[in-house]
Amino acid sequence: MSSFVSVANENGVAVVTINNPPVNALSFHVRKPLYEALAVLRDDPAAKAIVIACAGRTFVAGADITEFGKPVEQPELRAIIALLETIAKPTIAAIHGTALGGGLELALGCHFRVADRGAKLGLPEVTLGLLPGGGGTVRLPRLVGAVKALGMIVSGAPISAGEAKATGLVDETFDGDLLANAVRFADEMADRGGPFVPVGDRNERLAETDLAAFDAQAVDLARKTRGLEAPLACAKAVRNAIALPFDEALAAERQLFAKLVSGDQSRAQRHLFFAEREAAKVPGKDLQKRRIERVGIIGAGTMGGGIAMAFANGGFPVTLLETGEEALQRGLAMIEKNYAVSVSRGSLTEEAKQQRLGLFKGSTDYADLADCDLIIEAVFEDMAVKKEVFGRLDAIAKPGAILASNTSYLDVDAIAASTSRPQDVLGMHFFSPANVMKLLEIVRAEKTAPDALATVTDLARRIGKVAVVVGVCHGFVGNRMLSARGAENEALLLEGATPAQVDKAFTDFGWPMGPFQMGDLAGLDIGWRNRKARGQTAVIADTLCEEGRFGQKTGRGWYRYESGSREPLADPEVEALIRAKAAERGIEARAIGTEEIIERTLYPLVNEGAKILEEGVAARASDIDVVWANGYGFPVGKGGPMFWAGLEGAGRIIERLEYWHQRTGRAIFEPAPVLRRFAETGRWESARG
Ligand code: 3H9
Repeated sequence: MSSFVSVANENGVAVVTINNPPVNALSFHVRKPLYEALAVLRDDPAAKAIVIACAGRTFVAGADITEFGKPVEQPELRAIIALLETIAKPTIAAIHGTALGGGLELALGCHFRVADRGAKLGLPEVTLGLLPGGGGTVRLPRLVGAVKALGMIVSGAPISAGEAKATGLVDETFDGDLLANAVRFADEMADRGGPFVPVGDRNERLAETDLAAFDAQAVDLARKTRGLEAPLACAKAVRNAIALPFDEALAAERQLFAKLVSGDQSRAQRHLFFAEREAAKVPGKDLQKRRIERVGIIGAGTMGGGIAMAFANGGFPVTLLETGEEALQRGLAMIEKNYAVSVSRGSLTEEAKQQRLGLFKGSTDYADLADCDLIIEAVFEDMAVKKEVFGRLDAIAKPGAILASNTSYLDVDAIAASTSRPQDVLGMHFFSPANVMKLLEIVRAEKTAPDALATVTDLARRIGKVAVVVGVCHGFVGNRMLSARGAENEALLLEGATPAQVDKAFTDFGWPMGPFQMGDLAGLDIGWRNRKARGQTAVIADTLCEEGRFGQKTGRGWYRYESGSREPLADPEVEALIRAKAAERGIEARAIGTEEIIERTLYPLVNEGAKILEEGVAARASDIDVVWANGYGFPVGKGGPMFWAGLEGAGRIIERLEYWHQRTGRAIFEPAPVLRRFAETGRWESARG
């Protein structure tokens, strides 16, 4: 017996327990003893049935992702499942926590699956750029039907034990002692007698497949994949399960898996998986956390309301503060409306809506924030206003309360200095809509106490955010790099590109939309107002705004929009404006290719990331990737800007940056020393690493 797999006999039922903390991944040191134990139990007359269960907080959460990309050590998961399917006595998976990926595939190798009522089951491989490679694409459709299986495999989203029971994935769900119930279930099955049919031999549900519906779903999917290979491979594999004999479909799945696992997209997505977890590791993470029970939010506008909802969704009571009763009621009404939309869409029950609304307390009096453990300010983006708010907070907040600013750009050190307790001050930069977007930049100011930082990092996770700690600088990591990415946008237009051409280069790269479409969606007046406040200009965008072209909301911006449509249409008026502005500057139009667009937008993005590392504003290159993948739509199949720099080749990036630097003299093109060192060593360095 091994310390990772143990076997016990409960009144003739063999219980095989996997114990590989924290998530019982199927590492080699688990697979080997598991295979050996099952091989013995298959022929052991003392065992009339076999239950596979897990110790700790969860059933097997998948293959061991750290083993991918290395030579596979035998026995593989597939061999374990093949062995399971040769066992004549009943085999039962007892599932608690999450049965994910290879974990669910292992369970599919059993005759029966029983689950704790709180368990979740899914095949999330697609989120790692993979498909289920342990027979999941071939066995799951045999239990739940091909259309349902395709939906689960392509979304990667787990389903509840209740839904799994309703669809036929799980045979029984239990409250209370799962293992005792599983053993009783196994006992009953053994008494009932066989033959017990392996999932691989159950073809009835497949025969019912409505192929037209299946193919329509697969076509719909292909339209949404934005260059990702895995979802298409998933659809192909499930189609094989319908069209090919079991063994052939299994072999085809294996080939598809092998191709994906060695490809760049899966490497990139696996990088992001670990990067997100790494980002949570901040100095002081093991310190005693401060108690956060009630959260105060100042400002009930779009941002403040969204932040308040994010906390209420996480179960926290929230005090929402506004300057006047009218603004407060408007904010609360907006929150109620947002929840009502979720109810009408079926993503929230009426009961849950009422429960969440019950967590809100509105106020117009700062004194009501005195019992809050964390207070987040989401007022107008102006230093004088922020300082005044923090001065008032300093007077009323309880000792040890964490005071956070939701600023997107401003100097958090200066904000902290307006209080007598800078150790309790930090930035929490949410992204709009704050109740939906996963990213949270936590801004560590010079004097922020480590335990305050650790508390907020921990809290972010509890409300479902992906948190990244960043340092103080104008725009922090995300918005600062966004400025570098957009610095050449207008120059590209003046020199001959069209907005549609630039946007297409972005969407071909895998972004959900390009910068001009994005501008029209967000509203061009926002950038205009910011530029005016900072004494900056943008020749074309400013003129568009002066003409009242604010984007989608006015039906005209960089593009024009038919009434009621969000489809951007090229506008000859905008093209004429661009050419006129170019002529005023004596710039002649020339052909601009996709490559040049990428070089002048995404290479400066990487270069700015390198400067951010050099200054220690980010502790790790992977933190920057997490920011860009979760907050700005950087294609996950490319792993974020800093990972992509490795794929693209740092040498090439430097060479082209130097070329553009020489040609334009612009600082965004001057290669950062950290980028040069990355080109030499293949490793990103940070001043804070
Ligand atoms: C697969 O199964 C392929 C097969 O189809 C084919 C095979 C042939 N491996 O997330 P947490 C680590 S692909 C290795 O913070 P939570 C994680 O890095 C796999 N390590 O916990 C972290 O380490 P650290 C399909 C793993 O409670 C620690 O465990 N399965 C794995 O918030 C805790 O993780 C998946 O994609 C792994 N599979 O969430 C599921 N999983 O402490 C991936 C976790 O050093 N896992 N670690 O930072 C998850 O979604 C979440 O971890 C889970 C728990 C929901 C299970």
